[in-house]
Amino acid sequence: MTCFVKAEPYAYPYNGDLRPDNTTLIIIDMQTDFCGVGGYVDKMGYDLSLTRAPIEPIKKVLTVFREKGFLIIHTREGHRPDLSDLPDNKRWRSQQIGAGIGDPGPCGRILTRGEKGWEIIEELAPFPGEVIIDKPGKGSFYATDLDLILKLKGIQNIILTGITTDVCVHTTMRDANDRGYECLMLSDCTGATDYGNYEAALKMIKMQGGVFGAVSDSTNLLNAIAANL
Ligand code: C5J
Repeated sequence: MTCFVKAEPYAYPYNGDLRPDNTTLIIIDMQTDFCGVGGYVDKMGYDLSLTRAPIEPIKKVLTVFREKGFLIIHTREGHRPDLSDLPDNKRWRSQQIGAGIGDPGPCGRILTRGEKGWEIIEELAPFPGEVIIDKPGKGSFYATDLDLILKLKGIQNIILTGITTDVCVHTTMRDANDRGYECLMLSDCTGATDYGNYEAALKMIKMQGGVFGAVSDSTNLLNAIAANL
């Protein structure tokens, strides 16, 4: 039996082979630092409503994906407490904008592993046994064991959610696409610090017949799953 999700620019996945044992839901960086009061994004002065918008739609998808037994993967961006994995230029740039990585803030040291701001928000907290990928960079593959885990679990399709659309989610999608994974971004399950960038990031995916994959939303995905799985 095939399962296609209504998406742009093509029905996803390209081959209709979407099953709990070949598909993962990846939830990127839903941490207080990116969407909570006093976190990194808040300290930089961005509008938190943009990065908080995907919380409820992700929750809906997560609930169904857990029920159906899909592989769930959470990621966290952050650095070791001794900052040995923090490039000097990344630290310098964050300081320029008033949110120095590793510096103390209202939620503990900014983007530092083990601190309150680095934790995944309560609404989307991982269940025991779900995969958590800790990454020092924007992409979820760089300096992590994500690809190994996906290969060992037989994953072909990656459904991308989380923040921010134009940075960590896009970097992960591009890299996943190069590695041969069939990718779907859910437009209501992602957000960026800049709305124009959010729109542009979604548009980029759809060019050239789906250069990085396809774009849909939580309603289309859940309808397809309810009808077929
Ligand atoms: C950023 C992210 N924007 N999760 N990280 O620094 O997109």
